[in-house]
Amino acid sequence: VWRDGMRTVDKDVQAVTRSIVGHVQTSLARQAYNLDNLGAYQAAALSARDDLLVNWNTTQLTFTRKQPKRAYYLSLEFLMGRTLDNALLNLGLKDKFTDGVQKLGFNMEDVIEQERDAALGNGGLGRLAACYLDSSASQELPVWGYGLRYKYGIFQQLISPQGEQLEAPDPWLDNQNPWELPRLDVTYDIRFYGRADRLDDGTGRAVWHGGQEVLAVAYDVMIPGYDTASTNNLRLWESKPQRGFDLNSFNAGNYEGAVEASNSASAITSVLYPNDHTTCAPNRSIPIHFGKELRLKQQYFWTAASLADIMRRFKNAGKNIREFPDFVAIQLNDTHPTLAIPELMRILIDDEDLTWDQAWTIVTNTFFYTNHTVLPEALEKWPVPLIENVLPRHMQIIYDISMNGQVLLASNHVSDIQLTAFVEGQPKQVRMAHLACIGSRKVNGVAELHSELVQTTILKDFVEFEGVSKFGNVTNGITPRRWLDQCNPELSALITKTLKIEKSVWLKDLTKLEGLLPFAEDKAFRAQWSAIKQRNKERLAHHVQTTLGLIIRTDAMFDVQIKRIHEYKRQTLNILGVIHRYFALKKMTPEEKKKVNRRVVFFAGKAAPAYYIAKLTIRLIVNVARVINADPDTKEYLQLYFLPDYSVSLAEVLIPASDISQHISTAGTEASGTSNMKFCLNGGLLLGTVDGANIEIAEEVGENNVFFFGHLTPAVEDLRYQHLYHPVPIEEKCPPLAFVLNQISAGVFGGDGVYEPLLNTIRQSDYYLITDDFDSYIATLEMVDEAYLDKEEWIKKSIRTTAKMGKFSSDRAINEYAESYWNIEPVSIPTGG
Ligand code: 26M
Repeated sequence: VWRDGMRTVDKDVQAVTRSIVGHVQTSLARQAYNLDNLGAYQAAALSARDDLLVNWNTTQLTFTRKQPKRAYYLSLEFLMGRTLDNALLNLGLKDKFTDGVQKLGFNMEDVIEQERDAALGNGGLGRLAACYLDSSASQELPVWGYGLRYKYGIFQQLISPQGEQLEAPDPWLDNQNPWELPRLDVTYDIRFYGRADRLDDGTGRAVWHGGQEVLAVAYDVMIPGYDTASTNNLRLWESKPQRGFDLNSFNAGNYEGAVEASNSASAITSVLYPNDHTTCAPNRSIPIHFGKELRLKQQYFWTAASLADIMRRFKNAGKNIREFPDFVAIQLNDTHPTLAIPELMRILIDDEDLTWDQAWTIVTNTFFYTNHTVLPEALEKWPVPLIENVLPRHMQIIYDISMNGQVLLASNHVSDIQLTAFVEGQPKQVRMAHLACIGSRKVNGVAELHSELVQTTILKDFVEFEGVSKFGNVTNGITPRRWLDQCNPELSALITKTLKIEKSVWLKDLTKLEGLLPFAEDKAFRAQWSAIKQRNKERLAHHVQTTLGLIIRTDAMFDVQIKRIHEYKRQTLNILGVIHRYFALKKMTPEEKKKVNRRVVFFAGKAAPAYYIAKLTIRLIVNVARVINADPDTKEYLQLYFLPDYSVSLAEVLIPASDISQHISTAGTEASGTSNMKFCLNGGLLLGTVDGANIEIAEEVGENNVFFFGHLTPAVEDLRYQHLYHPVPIEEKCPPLAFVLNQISAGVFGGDGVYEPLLNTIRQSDYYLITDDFDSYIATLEMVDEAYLDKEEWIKKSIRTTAKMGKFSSDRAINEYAESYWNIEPVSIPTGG
């Protein structure tokens, strides 16, 4: 019998049931005998929370006593998913709680499913932040997260009968949230608008006054480490009016005005922006400035509250302000928190009386900036007039930073100083990546190729100016607790049994998975391995049947592409490939069909609500599914599903069931990708382009265990140039693709011409190179079929893939940040409260 990890809280099953029943009666004011699953979940969660609190208190007390250097992870998104299962696993109490709820007449899986996802993020960037929090606590590193407590997370996706995406709000707090602790006493006043008057005392200081003041209130979320008492904090800010409503307007009889001011304060943290990789509608069908001011206010509200909080904690420790970077490291998750740079300058100059140079030294030793994309339309730019209005003092400081940079540049004989100016264009805009870069100690990308591209494209001139040593790479990682142990318990158990080491050992040192390699040659082991994959497929099929009422066959290859819908990710390439396969099947004789590899293709993902082409892609997938799944000629060999409302929880069911997953972005566009790592860790093989972290996965597992296709990054620019200046009609360039496009246009999948704008993106500029990669994509899909037919060989590949995924643990990634960037060390936390 293997222990379920060191128990950081000592409790027996009886104590667990007692605590749960206690919460049923006192916290929920209900009776244990007529409780439903939701009540059982709430009581179990409150009970687990009691245990977390003990460790959380000890951890924070230890930090206060020891005063280690701390790191703060500033992210507008934390895509946490569900908490109960993760909390119990990390506490080592899963078995006890499973028994405990069973004694009360409940099934643990059903109880766990009652929890709503905390979906405070769009995709990769937000989920990465969540994985990093798990790893920080597990590595006993003193790291806090700072974010916003959105009332509404990412929208819920519905699919209309026509196959259109519809968006509904995500009122995730409606059932109240047992995982947060309101800190109504931790508040800050945050100013907007008003005026900034420079003092004429030659110091460059200014006074910012007037405008609107909004209250930031802290909510703390406990982040338990795995197999340790170390429990970190995620602090989320809620915006509130300073007083219930504006008294001046109220007394003047202007009741509407009084309430309006209070509404505008609450509005700041009311909803997560559902864009990713785009700051406005890419087809410009909505005004560019639509909703921009609120987003800027979110960014400032959050960075100002977080910095004030960090500063207060630093000062309470009684240190000299010059020591700030010795005790504080701040990681900027993309450019969203870049206003922290001018904000810290403001605090140091206007409030702390430091000179510009003293302040700049502190700032540039405190911040670290991670870039998550090189797509031009995703690079944040803020119009100068907007910043001037909302944050007048910050605009002054940004101009000063820019000017100082220019002076430095000139003295460094940099060839073209215009390039590094970050206030540019007409109308003038601030390029936030440039500001983040110049204000940070280090800048990194999220996979080797991407970090290279950051240095050779968007920040090229800064490499020349500041030297290459400012730039680095930290390849992303994923937490193996959630993305193997929790989502694939059977595989986890088999691994533990096979490696003959405790689960807590390999889950904390994922390179131990290499011990599985010899077992790829063991036929009995392979049988167990593939039986687990089969049961995971059945679990997925069961989930789809209960949630959508669809019957899915499980005697087929499961082929999965799940991620935000975007042209650069090329879901279109995948669906065109499916259509191509469909017509190939229709042409086959019954004899030929017998040799065919059965496939079930899954898509899931949300489109930004204003991203017209992405929404058309969803519509096409849904309508192709309708035709294919109903066609008696083909439905036995090819099924297609678009699963609505993709989420962390849905990913946890889909990923363990996949035989092959697709990561097929145009080379050079996907910064890293992290779901690629999740699939491979669960023994799914990878079909992908030579892009992002795919490359490093192939390096680890061996090129013979992945399926690569498509043009490479250096060719992309040339090909785009060819499209523009030497276009070749698709009929000539790629006849099979032309056939597929024509079938769609002809209405085989309905739509009455609605797909034309989508098809035209391919027929016209084809910016993402569908026409260039289609042939090699189809050829590679055929290689996948062939490989799958050799079952034993396929399972060997699957085992070898899992075995070589150690590098992609977020523990490795977070340790790289801690050692090479933040210069922080683990703090061990005494067990037992
Ligand atoms: C911008 C403006 C307004 C509202 C939202 C945004 C915005 C939100 C999220 C822009 C970008 C956002 O995320 C980008 C992102 O998720 N990038 C992904 O980061 C992952 C983690 O590093 C990588 O694995 C992915 O390759 C990368 O696409």
